[in-house]
Amino acid sequence: MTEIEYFKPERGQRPGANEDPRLDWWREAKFGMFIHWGVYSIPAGVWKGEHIPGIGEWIMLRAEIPIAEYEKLAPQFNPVKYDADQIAKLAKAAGQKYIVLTSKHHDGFCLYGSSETDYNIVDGTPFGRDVLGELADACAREGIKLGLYYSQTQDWHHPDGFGNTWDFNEDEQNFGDYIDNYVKPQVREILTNYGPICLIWFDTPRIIERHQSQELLDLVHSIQPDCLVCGRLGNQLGDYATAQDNAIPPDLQAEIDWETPATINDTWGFKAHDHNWKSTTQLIQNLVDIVSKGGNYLLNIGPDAEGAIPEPSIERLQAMGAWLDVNGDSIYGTQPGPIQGEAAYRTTQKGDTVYLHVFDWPADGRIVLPDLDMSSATWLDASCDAAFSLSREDRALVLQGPAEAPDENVTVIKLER
Ligand code: FHN
Repeated sequence: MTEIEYFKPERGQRPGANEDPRLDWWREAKFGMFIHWGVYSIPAGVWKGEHIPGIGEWIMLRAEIPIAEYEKLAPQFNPVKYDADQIAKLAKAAGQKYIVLTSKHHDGFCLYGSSETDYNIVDGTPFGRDVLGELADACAREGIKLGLYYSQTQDWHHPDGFGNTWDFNEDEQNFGDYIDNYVKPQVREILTNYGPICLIWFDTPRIIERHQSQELLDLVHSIQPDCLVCGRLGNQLGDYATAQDNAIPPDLQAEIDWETPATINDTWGFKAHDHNWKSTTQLIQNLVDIVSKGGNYLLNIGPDAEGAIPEPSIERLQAMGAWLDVNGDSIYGTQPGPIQGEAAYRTTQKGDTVYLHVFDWPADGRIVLPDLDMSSATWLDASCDAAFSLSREDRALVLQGPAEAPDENVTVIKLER
């Protein structure tokens, strides 16, 4: 089996993977919205007229922008189009059950009113509104769970944070002091001031030591015991495993709880010149593929400098939601299905029902499945009236449908005993 790399918590640290009931909602949810947003959406991938390669939120590091210069973005940040209700409603329309917002990314800028630094949206920008607070309220109104990304190791703005080698001399940095006297108080703030937080999405553990990861884990659970922690906390700690960015494992991963974070184009933070949007079909197939192998899909949006969500993201999320409105039974609350490792289709299951997701509809409309103890097959989409039959040939189950795929993205067939 080909393995992809994970940030994978050790089993047995806490109640074992697939057993901890605090993850029940997360296992049901399958699909979440990631939001990468900050002052990097102003340069949007271009610095001093030059296109800076790579992901947009890394522009400060990639262009080695001195803090004194990069800080000048904050007073320009006035995202008057930011509308937390629109975001929460979009997530709901997309069928996403949780949102994860960057409370602080590697550039150190905070999207909430922090008492630990003025380098935040409330105290450091003309906008002056608490983006996180507004999103927390909007999520509560829409019944969406809210999680927070927090960059615990990299902080290119803090003198003792990791990663900024152009402003600071690493040999003089005190990373332990940064963890104890900056990260911990900030983690306490975000878990104390914004109601229930469903998870903390730590990232890029790099140099964090085992005891520091453990202390952060304990801190999170001491404030909100039900708050999950992703595997990128580091040192094999956390409540669930995180795959590499955009990585979908080739095979079933049943023994762990895992999630794939993913971009909708090629960047997390907004980049004006990135138009490489994945197609709706690709995104739906990614969701199905991940769910059929036991994972969750955390799909990103990157609002622009005004706070507007790029239109291509909105269109794709709405189309995914339309597909889920019809086919959601085959996704939410399911387990990986009995047939794995096929190129043309995926399976999920719930109780005795198996959902067959057809990616490549055969030209003759004939689908041959290995022996399965199933006696009925129907379109999951009740409005589909294409002729369809189920028969057995030897031990194989033969489904005969139309020559054209009933659903241009993924057709779902419900198989029952
Ligand atoms: O460096 C970050 C990156 O900016 C982004 O936040 C992604 C999301 O998974 N995580 C890191 C790279 O893996």
